[in-house]
Amino acid sequence: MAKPRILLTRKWPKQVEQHLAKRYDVTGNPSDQPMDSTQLKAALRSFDAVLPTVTDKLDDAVFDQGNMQVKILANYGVGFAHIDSDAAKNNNIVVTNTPEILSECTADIAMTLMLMVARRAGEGERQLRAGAWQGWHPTHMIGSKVSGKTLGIIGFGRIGQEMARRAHFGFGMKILVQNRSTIDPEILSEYGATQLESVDDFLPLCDFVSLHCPGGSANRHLINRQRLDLMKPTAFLINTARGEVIDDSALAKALKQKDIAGAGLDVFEREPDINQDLAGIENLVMLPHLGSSTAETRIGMGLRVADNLDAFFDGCEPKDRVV
Ligand code: 8YV
Repeated sequence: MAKPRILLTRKWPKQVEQHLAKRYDVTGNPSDQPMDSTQLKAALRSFDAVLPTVTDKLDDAVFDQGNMQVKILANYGVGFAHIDSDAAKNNNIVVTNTPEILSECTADIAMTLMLMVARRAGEGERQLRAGAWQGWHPTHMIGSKVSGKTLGIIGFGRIGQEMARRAHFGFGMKILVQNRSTIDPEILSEYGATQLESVDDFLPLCDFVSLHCPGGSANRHLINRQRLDLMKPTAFLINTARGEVIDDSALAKALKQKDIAGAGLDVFEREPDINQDLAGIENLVMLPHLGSSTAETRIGMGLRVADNLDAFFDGCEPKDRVV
């Protein structure tokens, strides 16, 4: 029987591409440029499986065509808000993602941002590299203590829980949780965490707020001007979830006016384009979407996609089916 034809929309770790080639007729993307909607439409017409990433905007218009060959979109990543789930479902296309495997590394990046912004590590490094450091003195670049403070986590899924584990056991932080559904009290007690009903009641209590909820229209601008106003002026906002969860123009204003103390961002609404309102703000640390970017995790994510594909083409239910 002919091997199923699969398309990798970006370059993947070599080991994973080799692993996939054993069972599939693999087409890669050696240029590694993001695909536009014309290329994505053509891909849905000609491949049995398409393996997209966050840079592929699979919206309704891309699915709006006849003669689709594709049967599964095996996403490389846990977040899949870039895929129109209703359109996939209406076209009988299965969608899978890669949960669990990237939770630890994404939480590590959220911790990195939290520590960097609170301890002014970005500012300090810029000062030193610019040759502007004038030596130690008692009032030099004073930051905020992290240990023992209150961390509010919005979205208490696997990544949110890994963040809680690090913050609570590593830094003695008190954990508050905001989540759409009720979290099992046994899970909360594992991290000494307390769940609060509304975001508006929760924000004024936090010294740090870390976002771990899904992106997409449901959570677009969840953190807006009004919600930034509810945060303490000494508090910090961390985002490793999706850019659209924050209104970044409102955030830029809040940072400039010192309505909050600082922010750490790994994700952006129109990445890789950055809202120019954010440029030059000192109490802001920005990373280029590095959450899952370790060798172990990126290989693990690829092998997880392979497992999902194997199950699908064996006629079984893929473990990580989301649509
Ligand atoms: C991925 C992520 O690298 O998995 C996710 O949802 O945000 C990233 O860590 C990216 O989405 C790849 O598609």
